[in-house]
Parts: sequence; C-alpha cells; structure tokens
Amino acid sequence: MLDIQKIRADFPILSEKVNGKPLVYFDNGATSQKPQIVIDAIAKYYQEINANIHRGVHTLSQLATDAYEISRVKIQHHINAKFSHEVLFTSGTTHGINLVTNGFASILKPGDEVIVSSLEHHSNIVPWQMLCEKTGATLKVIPMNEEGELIIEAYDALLSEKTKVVTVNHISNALGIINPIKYMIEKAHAVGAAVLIDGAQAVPHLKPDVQDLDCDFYAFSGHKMCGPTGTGILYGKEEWLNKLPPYQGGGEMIKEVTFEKTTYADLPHKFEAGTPNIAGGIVLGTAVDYLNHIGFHNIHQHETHLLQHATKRLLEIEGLKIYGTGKNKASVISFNIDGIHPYDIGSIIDKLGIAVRTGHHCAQPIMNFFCIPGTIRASFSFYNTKEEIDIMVEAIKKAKAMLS
Ligand code: 7TS
Repeated sequence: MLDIQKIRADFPILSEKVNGKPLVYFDNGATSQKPQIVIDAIAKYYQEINANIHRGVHTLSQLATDAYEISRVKIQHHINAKFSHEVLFTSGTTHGINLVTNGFASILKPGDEVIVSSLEHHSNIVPWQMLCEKTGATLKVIPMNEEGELIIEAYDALLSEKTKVVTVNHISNALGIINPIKYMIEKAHAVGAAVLIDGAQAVPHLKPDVQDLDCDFYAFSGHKMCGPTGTGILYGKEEWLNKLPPYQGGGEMIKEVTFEKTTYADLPHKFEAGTPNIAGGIVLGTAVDYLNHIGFHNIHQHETHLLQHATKRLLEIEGLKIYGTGKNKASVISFNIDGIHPYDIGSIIDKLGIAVRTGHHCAQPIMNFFCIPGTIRASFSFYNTKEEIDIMVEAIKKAKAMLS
C-alpha cells in the first residue's frame, strides 16, 4: 500500500491554502500537480546545462542533447515502443493529433471514412472534422449508451473497407469511462484502417503498452502525468511515420536544403522542426521515473479505492446523479445535482478550497447526449485521500443547502 502522506509531501502545492482553506485538488483531469523532483529538475536544467540541442559541438549542447535523447528512450521503454525514433516530442495531445491529421490530408480521398467516438474531447474531434472538410472524407461517429459506454456493436457495423482511420480515447475525460481499445484496434486493422488512441487521460493512471495494443498512433500530454506543461508525446509506428509528410517545416527537420528541393531528416527529427521545449522534454523523463517509482499497480489500487469511496459518498446526496456509470472506469466522477447549475456548486466549493472542474469539459457532444449544460467533475490522483473526498462531500451538501 502507498504511504499517501509521504507522497503528498513530495508535492509542495498540496500544503498550500486556497481561499484560506487547505487545498483539495480534484482537477487532475485538467492537469496534475508536480512533485518537487520535477520542479527541481527544471531549475537544474537551466542552471547547469541550458543550450540548444542537436546542433552545437560544444559541451553544454552535447549534455543537453544527451539528456533530451535519454528522456526519449526512457519514454520509449515506458510505453514499450519498438524504437526510440517512434517517440516524437510534442507540446501535448492536441499537437500530436494535429500532426497526424495534417499527415492524413495527403492520404485521404473523397469517399473515405474516418470513425471517431462520441466520447471524444474536442481535441480529437475538430482536427478530424477539418481533415474531412479538406479531403472530402466522411466523419462517422460511434454512438454511446446511457451508461456512457460506446456501443460496440454499432462500431462493428460502421467499419468497412471505406474506413481509413479510427480515432478514440483510451479513457474519456468527461466521464472517466475506459474504452475497449484493444478490441477496437483489432477490428479496425481487420478492415485495413489505421488507429489513433488519445491517451491524454490514460497515462496518469496506467502504463500503456503500444506494442501489445498494436495501435498506429498514441498521443498524450506530459502535464497530466506530473510533467511540465507544454510537453507531450506522439507515438507512431515507424511505417506510418515514414509514410506521413512532415507537419512543420524548419530547422532540424531537414537533410539538405536548396531552393530547388529539400530532403527531410530521418525519424524522429522529420517531425521535430525548430527548437523544442528542451527543459520540458528532459523533465518529462523525470516525471515518468517518479510515477514508475510510485508504481502503476499501486496507483491503480489506491485510485480504485478513491473512486469507490467517492461514488458511495456522493450518492448519499439526494438529487445527485452521476454521469458515466459504466463498469470500466478510471478515478473520475462527473455529476450534477437536480435543479442546480454545476457552475454554482463549483464556485461555492472553490471558496472552501476545493478545486473541481465544471462545464462541458471540452466534450460538448457528451453534454448534448445527456441534454445538460455541463457537469461537476472530480478527477482524482494517487496523491488524493478519502478524507479529502469527505471534505468535498460535506462542502457540496453545504452548497446544495445554500442553493436550494
Ligand atoms: N484529449 C483528452 C482525452 C483530454 O482530456 C485532453 C485535455 C486533451 C485531449 C487535450 O490535451 P492538451 O494537453 O493538448 O490540452 N483535457 C482536459 C480536461 O479534461 N480538462 O482540461 C483539459
């Protein structure tokens, strides 16, 4: 079992007060907090080895380059990619998805189909819509049921030889539902479609194995897994990354430039134009080490207890409805209270030091499905406690009494 108090001591912000109350941070789905080791590693980079990478012969540049590339290999091992050049540094999930949709602009033709799920974050809807507009391909949507689960028979029925890409999140940010992606990838491959998995909400909770999943792309953000903001990873299978054209042109992504013709660098540099977030990339490796030190098995166990406790306690509140009641769930709970706007609850409990997200969570189609403007979302991390959940439940009861 995890020693949660010891873990909490790693996160300086967790002992801060907000609005005069001890912070209860339940907005981990938006971004996680950072342990001291990550905060220190950022300063250490700038204090000791700050230099541009992949270009200088001087010592600092080589030290920075080595640290950056060591981090890439660390992440390769973390997600079990076959090659380190299949691991691209990005600024986040959004960047990774746009890199892929941009590449598919030269592949898709009118009549082709792209399948998205109804559980997606806008980041995994809008770029595909833009791609379909550009290419004449058609967007198809996997429907969901009242429990917030994808209707898999409907997915099976959507697949055909017209399907060129399937894109789905590993875990829904708005509801916490874990999708059966391994099955979905297998079925997509059976019709020859490529699959992108949006792993933004999965990587804080589990260690994806991209070879076992056999996905073609897996995108995630560093800031949701204890890493710095402005960091992310796009994993792509070598054959796909070789097939896709570069996303951006510029320095470091070329082999040779003349005014007549430019040839592109080998992977991964072909997709990494310009000076990247060097400190961020290096320190994402520190965050991955930190999470592995805690252990994903332990994280899963603790977060499962938190989810069970929160579900039980929240359902004590009369008129409270949870959205996303499917069986397979991560530690995220979305809910509303009869007749009360989610924003009002969120604002009142903020005054009591409790941070939750309210609104549509950048997943408006899910809110439209349930015919609601939004929800209150509490998303838990391994550093949260049952006591904090009890504090939130009491605060919600208080807010409800004030508002009704
Ligand atoms: N995909 C999913 C499933 C997400 O949850 C998010 C961010 C993104 C993509 C975009 O990630 P970014 O790092 O590129 O911004 N989700 C949330 C959230 O649930 N609350 O704030 C951001």
